[in-house]
Amino acid sequence: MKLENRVAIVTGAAQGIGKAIAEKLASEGATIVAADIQGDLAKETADALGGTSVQVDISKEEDAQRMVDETLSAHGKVDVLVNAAAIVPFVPWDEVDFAYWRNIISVNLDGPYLVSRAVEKPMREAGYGRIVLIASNAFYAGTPNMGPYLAAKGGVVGLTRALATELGKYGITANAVAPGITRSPATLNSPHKDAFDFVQALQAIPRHGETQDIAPAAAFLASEESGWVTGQVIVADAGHIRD
Ligand code: 4PL
Repeated sequence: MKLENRVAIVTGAAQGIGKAIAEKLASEGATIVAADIQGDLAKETADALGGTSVQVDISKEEDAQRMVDETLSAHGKVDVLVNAAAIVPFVPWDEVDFAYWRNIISVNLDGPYLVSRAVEKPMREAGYGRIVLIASNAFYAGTPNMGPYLAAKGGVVGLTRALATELGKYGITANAVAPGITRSPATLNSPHKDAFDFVQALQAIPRHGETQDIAPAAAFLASEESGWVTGQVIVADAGHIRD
C-alpha cells in the first residue's frame, strides 16, 4: 500500500488508461478524485472507489483551477496529479486543418500545463508532490494519422522536463508514462483497432496491451518511493520502441 493517506487527482478517469490508473492508485490506498469531461462516468469511477468526482474540461483554465479547489475542499490536500485526459485522434494528415490542430494541442498539451499549474501551489505549500503526465510511444514511433497528437505528446515530454527542473526544489517530482497501443474505448472504437496485430509483431511481448498494463508504472511514479526519479519517461509498451 504505497499510497496510504495520499490524495490523488486522476484526469481522464471516466474510461481507459485513466480509469485503470484510478483503480490502481485506490488499490494502493490513495483517496481518488476522479476527473473527466464525462462527469457521469467520472462519478461512476469515484463511486466504485469510494472517492469524489469532478466534471472538468482540462483545456479551460477555470475548470482546472476549480478541480483543484474542490479537491482541497473535500480532502484538504493534493499529493498526486495524474493527467490521463486526452483526445486520441485518427485523422489522415491531409485532413488536418489549423482548427483541428488547435483543438488537439489545446486538450493534449494546454491541458497538462493547466492542471499542473493548478496543483503546483498546494504542492509547493506542502513541500511535496508527484505529477505524472501521460505521453505516448507514438511520439517516439512517429505513428501515422496522429500528427497533432504526436506534436502534443512530444510537448508533454518537454513539459515533464520543465516541471521537474522548476519544481524539484519544492519536493515535487514530475515524470511521464508513455504507453504503447492499448485496448481502451479510445482505440477500440476507432481505426486504431486495426493496428494491434501489426504493432504486436514489433513488440518484445506478443499480446495486445491492456489498460492494466500501464497503471503500475503510473503508481510507481505517483508514490513517495520514486522520489529520486524526476523528469523521466517510462515507456510501457511491451518493447515496441527500442532506441
Ligand atoms: C503505437 O497513443 O502509441 C496507436 C493510439 N498506436 O494512441 C496512441 C500507437 C495509438 C500509439 C497510440
